[in-house]
Amino acid sequence: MALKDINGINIEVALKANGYVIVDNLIPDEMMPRLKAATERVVDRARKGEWHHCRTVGKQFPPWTEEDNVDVWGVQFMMHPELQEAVFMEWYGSEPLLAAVQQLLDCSREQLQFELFNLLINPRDNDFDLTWHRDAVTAECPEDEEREKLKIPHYGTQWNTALYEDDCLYVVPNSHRRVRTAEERDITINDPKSHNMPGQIRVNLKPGQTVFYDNNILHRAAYFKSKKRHTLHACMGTTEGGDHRANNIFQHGLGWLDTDDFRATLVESLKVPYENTLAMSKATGLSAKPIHG
Ligand SMILES: O=C(O)CCC(=O)C(=O)O
Ligand SMILES: [Fe+2]
Repeated sequence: MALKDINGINIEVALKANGYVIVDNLIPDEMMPRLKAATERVVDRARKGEWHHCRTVGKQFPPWTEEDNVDVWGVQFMMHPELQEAVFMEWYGSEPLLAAVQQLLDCSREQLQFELFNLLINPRDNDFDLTWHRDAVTAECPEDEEREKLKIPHYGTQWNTALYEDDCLYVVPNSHRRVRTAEERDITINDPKSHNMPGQIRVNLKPGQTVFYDNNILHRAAYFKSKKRHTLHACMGTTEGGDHRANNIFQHGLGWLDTDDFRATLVESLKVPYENTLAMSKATGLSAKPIHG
């Protein structure tokens, strides 16, 4: 089925215009219970300190350090071979998802680039707010530089797919390609957890819904310990960008991708996208400097 008119909209036009778009049904029904069972195990391991690649409460951007028994708001590397949860790779390489991503990036399967797949979760002990931000432009970035940075194409897309109802994310529609207004700049620098960003909307995802968003849209998220969140958080790119995405992706530290253990887990549909990512890594290696430090 063409995705073009899902929800009565053309998804790539909506994403370009608004900086985000919500799409239904990118998780096949039979996969949903398996994904839920896998995230349950992964979250349990993360909270017990048995999986050290985690986003720790109190720190928003990478690098996160490996610590024991800390509260976490995200779990990294769903496709890491040591996690041994094959359903994540199966979903990341599944047809409806790849078709949507290809449509959004206007590229062929051969041009897709294998990237990140993490999990966003409710913290166990403490509520946690992410500040208003753009992923690839710091709050302090001067206006001229911000204008230039926002002109750079992404050659990729990222998304959140909710396994349970998720209303944690806030965005300012259509803020992804323009510099911040004076008021927005002031909030991002001086009151970054503001609940009153002009034009903000709360993104409400029902289970199984996906929001694709431009990672330079002004966004924040509110993490509540009391409300279960298991949301798949991933991205893919296209080879059209050359090594453009390298820093964004490899700042997460992906050395484990270039191992035989990992290659043994690859599903057929992701073999070419994976080779594309390795080729891109030749320029930088599989780790890079953090953007937000
Ligand atoms: O929690 C979310 O939905 C957004 C996460 C986010 O903004 C980020 O990881 O940069
Ligand atoms: Fe972000």
